Amino acid sequence: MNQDRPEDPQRRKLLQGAAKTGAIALGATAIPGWMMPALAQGEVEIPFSDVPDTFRVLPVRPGATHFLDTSKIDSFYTDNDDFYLVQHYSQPDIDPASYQLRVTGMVNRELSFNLDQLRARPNIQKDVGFECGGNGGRMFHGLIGNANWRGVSLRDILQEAGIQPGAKEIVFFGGDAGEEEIRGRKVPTTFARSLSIEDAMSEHNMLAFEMNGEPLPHFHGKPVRLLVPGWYGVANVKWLTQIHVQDTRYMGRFMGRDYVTLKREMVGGQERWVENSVTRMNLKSVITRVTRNGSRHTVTGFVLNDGTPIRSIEVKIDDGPWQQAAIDPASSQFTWKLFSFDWQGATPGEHRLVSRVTDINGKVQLPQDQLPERVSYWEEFGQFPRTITLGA
Ligand SMILES: Nc1nc2c(c(=O)[nH]1)N[C@H]1C(S)=C(S)[C@@H](COP(=O)(O)O)O[C@H]1N2
Ligand SMILES: [Mo]
Repeated sequence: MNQDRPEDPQRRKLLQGAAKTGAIALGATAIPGWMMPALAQGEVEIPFSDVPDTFRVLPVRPGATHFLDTSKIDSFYTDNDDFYLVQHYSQPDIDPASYQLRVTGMVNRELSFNLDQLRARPNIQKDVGFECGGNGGRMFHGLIGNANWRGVSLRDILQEAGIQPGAKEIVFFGGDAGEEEIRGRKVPTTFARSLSIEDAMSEHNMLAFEMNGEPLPHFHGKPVRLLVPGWYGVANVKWLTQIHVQDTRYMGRFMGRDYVTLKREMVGGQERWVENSVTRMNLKSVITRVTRNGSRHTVTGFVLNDGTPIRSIEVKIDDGPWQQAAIDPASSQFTWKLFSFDWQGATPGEHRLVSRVTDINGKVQLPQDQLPERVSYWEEFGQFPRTITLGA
């Protein structure tokens, strides 16, 4: 653990604030029964029997794409070094001293900020967790993390620039460099994603320059990244250098070709295969750990979604009933929500465990086979059963 981080004061504040933020709807089980998932004295982790012996989480190599060993999640904030890493092109080493962020296109005033100018604006601090749109069972849902971010409001900057009538989209360009072959021609490119004006103007969006109390680490987008709380990680453009306002749709690789799901859906009474750009996170929960302390068993996991308040998180053992789990009171609207379930009367032998989350609108996390048929691995959010074997 990094001792410099403001974790403890922050957590205490959150404990008091969680009820007010609307992260957890009234009625959801919160504080009673909650246990921090750090292993207590005498508590041992019971390995899942669904994790093959050949499955290994490699030690994190700086800069290399990696995922979190979800069975080791033991704190509300993910250490910066453990926080998963995904990037598709280079990892530019942008000098904070010469950094410039430009706001261009259909604005009344084109703007340019250096890092000091950005930092001098009113700062906002938020807890936000997210997962890669490609996260899934293959890596036991480890493309995930939760952190405290400091930055400035995107909306304020857009308002200062003044969006012109007729503008439709805002494109966020990274300073990384890549090459794409498009229609037989190799062209230089950078990572970029777009948002509609309405989505971009959400009060929650921020340009972040700190992660867990430290300057944004190089591999997480130093010096500045976009954060769109409630959206899949792909929206959070790292090494952000340009914000461009335009009246056409941005069709680059990460909007138009990649991070595009193909699902079989009913469209106005007609069955169709629908392609969608990955946007807001779907409602999802995953069991990540089972522990034993004496005769007591505890099941823990996480919930993620688009920020809609959660009504309940439940765990089912074998063919038993759905039973309420407790949600970490540190949770707030756009964080992951860790949950803990006290498993009574566990018997020796093999067991199947599964969790499901319900939001305040009554939307329930469904088993994978009840979701629309989906091609490609983007957006894996069905129920995720786990198996373990308990000794006598
Ligand atoms: N400039 C840039 N930003 C990027 C990416 C990238 O390749 N280049 N990858 C995106 C994807 S797909 C994800 S899941 C998140 C991962 O953020 P992290 O590496 O900080 O966890 O960054 C997003 N932002
Ligand atoms: Mo991603």
